[in-house]
Amino acid sequence: MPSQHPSHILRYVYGDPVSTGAVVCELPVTAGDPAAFSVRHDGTAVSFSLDVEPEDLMFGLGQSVRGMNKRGHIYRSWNTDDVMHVEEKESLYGSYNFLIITGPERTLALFLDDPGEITWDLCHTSLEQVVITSLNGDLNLYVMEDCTPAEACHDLRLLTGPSYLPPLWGFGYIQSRWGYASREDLEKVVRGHRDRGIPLDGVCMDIDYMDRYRNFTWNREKIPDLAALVRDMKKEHIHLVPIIDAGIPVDENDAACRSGLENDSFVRREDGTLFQAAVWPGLSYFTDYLNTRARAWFGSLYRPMLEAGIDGFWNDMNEPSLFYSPEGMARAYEIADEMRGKNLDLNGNWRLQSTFQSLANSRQDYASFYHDMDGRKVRHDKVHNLYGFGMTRASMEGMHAYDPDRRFLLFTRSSYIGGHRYGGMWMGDNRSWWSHLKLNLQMLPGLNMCGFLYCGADLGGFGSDVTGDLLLRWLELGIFTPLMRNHSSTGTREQEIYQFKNWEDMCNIITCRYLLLPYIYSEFMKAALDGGLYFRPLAFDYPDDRDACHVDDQLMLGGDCMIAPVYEPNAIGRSVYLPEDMLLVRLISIENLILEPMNKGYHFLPVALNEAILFVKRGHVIPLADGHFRCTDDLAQAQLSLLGWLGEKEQAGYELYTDDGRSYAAGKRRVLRSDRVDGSYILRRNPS
Ligand code: MIG
Repeated sequence: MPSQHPSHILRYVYGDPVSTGAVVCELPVTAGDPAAFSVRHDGTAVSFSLDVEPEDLMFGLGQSVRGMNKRGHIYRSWNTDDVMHVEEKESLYGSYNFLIITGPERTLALFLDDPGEITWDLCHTSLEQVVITSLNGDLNLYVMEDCTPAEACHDLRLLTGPSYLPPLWGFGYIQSRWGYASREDLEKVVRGHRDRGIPLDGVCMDIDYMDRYRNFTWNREKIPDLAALVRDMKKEHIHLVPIIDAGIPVDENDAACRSGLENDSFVRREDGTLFQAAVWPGLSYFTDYLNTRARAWFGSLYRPMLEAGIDGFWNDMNEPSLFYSPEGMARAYEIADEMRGKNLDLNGNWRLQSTFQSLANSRQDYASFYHDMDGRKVRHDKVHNLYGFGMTRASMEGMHAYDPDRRFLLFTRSSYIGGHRYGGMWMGDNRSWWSHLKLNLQMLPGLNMCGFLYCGADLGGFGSDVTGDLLLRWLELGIFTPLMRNHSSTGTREQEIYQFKNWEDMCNIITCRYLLLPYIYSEFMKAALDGGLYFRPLAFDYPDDRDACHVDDQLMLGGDCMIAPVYEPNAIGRSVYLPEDMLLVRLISIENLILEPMNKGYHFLPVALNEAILFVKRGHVIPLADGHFRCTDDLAQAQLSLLGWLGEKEQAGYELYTDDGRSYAAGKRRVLRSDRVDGSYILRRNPS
């Protein structure tokens, strides 16, 4: 990324903020308050309010519910493990405190480097007013003005550092399920794909691979030799991706627990005793990821698995998710004992139930332990939203301590701006609902704006039973997302594509991902290296086109394309708005691409169930890989074609980025030129 200085940003400081690690370049402090806002202090809280125009759009906030335009709801930065991603939710797993307000009159963006609770009242209470409130009032506020939305994102990247670079294989198709436990389970999944010619690059291992859900262990009966398993999988060009959770079991027979105690790496209560809460292995300690030494310790725990050949991980439960604390449980039993044998009316019954339901992720627990932020003692709830970021950082720093030159795969559930330097993220426990296919699309651009380029949702949905049509439609979006992973919960219908009658259609769509990979990878890497965006709302590219600005279910992809997936059940197609002339590409299989030039404007487009659709801007060309692929390793030998729609005597070039896909060695950029063609679209083999 060019080492320019962010030119549109002013920094303001309120209270006594901790240093979060989000920012990589220190800006001078501007005195006073930002002119655009009226600032109010109320106890410790500080609010920033702003009147907005009816036409103003609001973008950003990373992963959150509702549309791309965030206007009309209250969001709350408070990292929460919540499996119900419904439209009233204020918080999900991560906090991404970057918001862009843009309209015909002006663009303004702000980043609150504040790891405590923040509310974002985006024209919820009052239709034309935004009120952003930091509850602690300790923050660095960065305000960007006189810039376009894309420039604001670029400046944010200069301020907070470049995005994480995954390895090329991380762009392949990955199969996952909560339930794969043994060598046999994993082999069955690989065979299921390879035998049918379904491309596959990775298989995720969920908590069941562990010995009693203990991090950095594996069940020796079910996986007798991890290194041998990894080796055998690599022969098949498959990477295994184990999960690592946040909690470490309270048990001195556990090696991680012992060494964590020796290294004094766990968070403590006010009185200095160790904080405990239950997660998967039962009562657990929690690493102080906000402490440099503890982070280094945690990172070192990855070594044995790295030595066994593992080169990718996912980090879960790092909001942190807490099932209950012993104190909370004791209080709950007291209440239950009080009520035992009584004739409970509705209120009593409700109280008893909620007593146990509210044990998880309780505010009281979050306020009962402390971090040692390299010498500064801070109560957890003041910096709650940093925990997942800290874990991701510890993990990637651990992998890089093992091999600084290798690009490892890592994605996390919880994060914070700054965490985008260390890993990607997945969107947590969605469901096999059509509305969540749309939500998947709508969550993507906000995450990109916050620097999280490598992201994706559980394709097919995590909870509930998927159907063959929903999974196929979902894959038709998934082929465009950098992380392309099919994941599902234990207890739901098996979701590997070969479990479905229409698996061949699904397979064809997945092979189209590999066909598109030269383009997808190149656009991703250019966005990561140049501080750009891989996905954008149309409003970023067509600010003067009012219709384009209000499109909330299509996305610009890279510099040349637009996507508009079908996300409704039983649909025979969908409405699409084209902000300019584009070439429609119907992706049915690698042998079967149907090309149709289309004019700017509104269209109802029939889209058969087995077709993914992509639009390439007129006058642009994109590279495709020719051939059949089992995995990303096969791409190295691929011949390229160029695809596009050029006007009479028009020429076009595509700047292709390539590198080894494995290390941080600089890649190459070269321009592929189309042949001169007369009219219509082209598909040209082997461009120079
Ligand atoms: O409490 O590891 O979001 O992807 O399969 C549930 C089991 C814990 C939540 C993750 C999900 C994962 C599941 N985990």
